[in-house]
This record gives sequence, C-alpha cells and structure tokens, in this order.
Amino acid sequence: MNDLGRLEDLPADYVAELRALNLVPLWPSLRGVLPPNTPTRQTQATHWPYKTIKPLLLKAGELTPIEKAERRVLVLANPGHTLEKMQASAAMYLGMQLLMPGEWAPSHRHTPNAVRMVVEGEGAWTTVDGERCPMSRGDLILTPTGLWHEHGHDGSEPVIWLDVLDLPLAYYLEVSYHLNGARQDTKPGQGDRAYARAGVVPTPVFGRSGKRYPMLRYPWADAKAALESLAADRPDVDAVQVTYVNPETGEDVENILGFHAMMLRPGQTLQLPARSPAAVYHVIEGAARVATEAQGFDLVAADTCCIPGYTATTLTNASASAAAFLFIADESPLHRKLGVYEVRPDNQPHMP
Ligand code: 1HN
Repeated sequence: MNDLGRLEDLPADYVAELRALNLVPLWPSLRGVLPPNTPTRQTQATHWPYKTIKPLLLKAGELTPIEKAERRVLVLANPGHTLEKMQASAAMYLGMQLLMPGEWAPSHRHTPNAVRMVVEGEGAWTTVDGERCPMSRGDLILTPTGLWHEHGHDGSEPVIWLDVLDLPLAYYLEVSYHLNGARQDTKPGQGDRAYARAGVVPTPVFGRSGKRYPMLRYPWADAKAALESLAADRPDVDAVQVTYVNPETGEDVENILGFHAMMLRPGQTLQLPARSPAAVYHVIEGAARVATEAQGFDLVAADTCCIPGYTATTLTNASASAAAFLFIADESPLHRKLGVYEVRPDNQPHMP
C-alpha cells in the first residue's frame, strides 16, 4: 500500500484557497474514510451494570417529576461516540426508563423505531396503536415508526425497562422528529393473542390484518418456552437462539434493528464469529461473560453491554447448573438491506 500525500505536503495558501471555496483534497483523508480490511469503529465495547444504574434512575424519579421529563430515562451512552451523541453504536440508542406508580408518560409518535425490554416491576403498560400491552419482566414490546405510544402504571412498585431505538441512524439521516397526541382509546383485540402460536396465524379471508405490525407484544414466557424446547430437542444446536419476527411475513419485527433471545446451556461457552453489525447483550435471567479478544465483561441479571461490529465474541454461561437467557439487539436487518452484512468465521474480510 503506497503512502498518500498528506495535507501538510500542500502549500498552506493553496489549502486555504480550497477551503474558502468549500473544497477539500481527498487524498490526505482517503485512508481514513476507507481503511484497509476492517472499518474504523467509534463504538467501544462497553458494560453498563444494572446495579449502578438503578439507584441513579430512582434518584431521577425523586429529582425530576414525569411532567418535566416526558420520558424519564438515563441513556446508556458509548464513550467512543462521545456521551453527548447518546449512541450505543452507530445505529443503536439504549436507555433505561423509569415509571413510578400512578405516573403517565403522554402519547406521542415519532419516526425512529423503538422497542422496550422490561427489566423490573409489574403493573405498567404501554398502549401502542390503541393496543394496551402489559409489561412484565422479559417482555418485548414494539413501538415501530409512526405508531402512537404512551406508558402508564397501575402497580405499586417502580417499573424499569430498557429502550432500544434506531435514533442515531434516524438523526444522522435527518429524518428524526415527533408528534404529540391525545390519550389513546384502547381497542379490543391484541396481536399477542391472535398470533400467540407460531404456525397458526389468522386466515387472510378478507385480506391480511392490513397492519405492517400485526404483533406488538412478545411475552417472555413464550420466547423462553421456545428456547427451552429448542435446547431440549436439539442437543446438536450450539446457538440456542430465536429471532423476534413479524408473524405474517416471517421478517424481522422492525426495519432497521434486529432482536433475538438466546439461551446458554449450563456451563456452555459459545463462540460467535465476527460479524459486521454491532450487538447489544442484555441478561434476562442468569449470568454470562461476554468477551472479545481484547476484553471481557461479567454480566449479571439486568446488565447490558455493547460490542462493536466485526468483533468475534465469546459468550460463557457463568453457571454450571442453570441456564442463562440473553436478549440481543443488533444492526443486522439494516446491514442486510444495505448489502454490507458480513460474517468472518476466520476473521478475514468476506466482502459481500
Ligand atoms: C421515546 O419516545 C421513548 O416513548 C423512550 O418511551 C426513549 C428516546 C429518544 C427518543 C424517543 C418512549 C426515547 C424516545
């Protein structure tokens, strides 16, 4: 690889003349924007232990009334992107949200897609597009682009959940905005009931549901049961993992980010090849070590970490006697749609 000319090699008055005309020479920056073999990533492997977040989130509950916050969230910000950017990775935003008993987070809709992974507490609900979705530990609730959503809480303990949004991408694309709305009327009929059993979906006699998002709530009990059956029936399968899909199309539930649940068998170590998307690991039950070649994090229940793309990752169940269950969010639907999705079993470039 030949060395390219540097900016300092050019006469200063020439560079100044270019800049005054909004012109820039490419060659001094070419290797920076197009590095050899592996992309430059701002995303740093980062661990956010829940035990450090929870007391600070409860403190936010005392310091800031919900009316002054609209959404009371501490953002899990990746230092590699600088904290102000509020990014976990290039395309993913993560936040831990607190709703106190009796509080209401008013209805709005926006262009970024969101999901909630319920971390702790009972009695809260999210109404999405007129469907009231109860929130329990491990449930995944979608609030896709454009759908009205609001949160309420009839229980007696604080409720905390993890928000995952494609906000950094929407913001970068200059398409991020919101609209406020009135409290939603709830409609009868829930997608998580009509589509409760995979393989048996409502017959489209009068056309399909007509909904781009027929199922909005994915109960943890169902995902966990699917993982346990898969683990029991398929001892040959190492990656005991399910993907959250649209039950009418079989495609990823949302357009940009992908969501999965994984079970690590007691004592299991699972080596995942380097893949282009960044990934977020959140422990639903049990404990696991998430390690790259460079570093490792010991995650306990409700902990969250982010691993940059193109990074081989080893997952180890911390227990020899109990299964561990992880929620995984990644950028794979986006990478597939863009045609840049890549797997590197041998750590070598496999440009698509
Ligand atoms: C949002 O609408 C929610 O509805 C949570 O709970 C977090 C972060 C950025 C932009 C919108 C919510 C959000 C958000």
